Amino acid sequence: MEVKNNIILALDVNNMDTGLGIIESISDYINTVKVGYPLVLSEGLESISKIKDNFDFKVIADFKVADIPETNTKICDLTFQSGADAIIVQGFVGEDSVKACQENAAEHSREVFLLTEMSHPGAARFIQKVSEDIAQMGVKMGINNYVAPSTKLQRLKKIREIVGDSYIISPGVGVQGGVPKDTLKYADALIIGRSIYQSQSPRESVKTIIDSFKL
Ligand code: OMP
Repeated sequence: MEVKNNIILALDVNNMDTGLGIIESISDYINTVKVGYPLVLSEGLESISKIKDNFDFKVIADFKVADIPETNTKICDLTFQSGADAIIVQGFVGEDSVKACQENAAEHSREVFLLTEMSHPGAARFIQKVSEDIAQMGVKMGINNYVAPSTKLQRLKKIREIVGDSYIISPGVGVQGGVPKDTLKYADALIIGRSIYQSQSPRESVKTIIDSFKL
């Protein structure tokens, strides 16, 4: 995935007009947005097609898909029909569930991002213990896209070692404590939400973040 300026906006707002306004204000800096439950549960799955209709943007659907294979297939199918370019899938549910998503994505010529480990403190108790296994499973399955945390650089580094040249997108930058420049030593792109959409000027915030790792 070609992510302009290595930044993916996490558009966790619950109003479509607000969301479209934020995208508009930064659309010369970035070209990829991540849409998840806050926006879709507020404004419907058509939030995705509205973004695609209005902007030349890639949309990653963050539904952290984590069900049995048959249900995962249905979730992916609806998501890709709505126009999403990629979907985020949980790995802890196992190979068959992830494979269902991988196969559906292939049918639609879209992509799967495998979530290996999460960025919040509570993730240390359960998912962190199996995250390397999840990454290894992804590599064995031929998955090329991963999500790994910017808040735990040593963990991100470990996931990078396992997935090699695959594409890693990394959440937790900004409000959760992750630092853009440090994160980009191991990740290909940053997922950033509140530091941009809660800012008085999303445009200035994006510019400042880009300067912090490009200057
Ligand atoms: P901010 O903390 O506001 O920058 O938002 C981070 C975004 O990344 C939110 O949309 C989270 O749901 C998402 N996220 C995490 O914060 N941590 C993770 O481990 C995984 C994700 C994700 O899958 O995107």
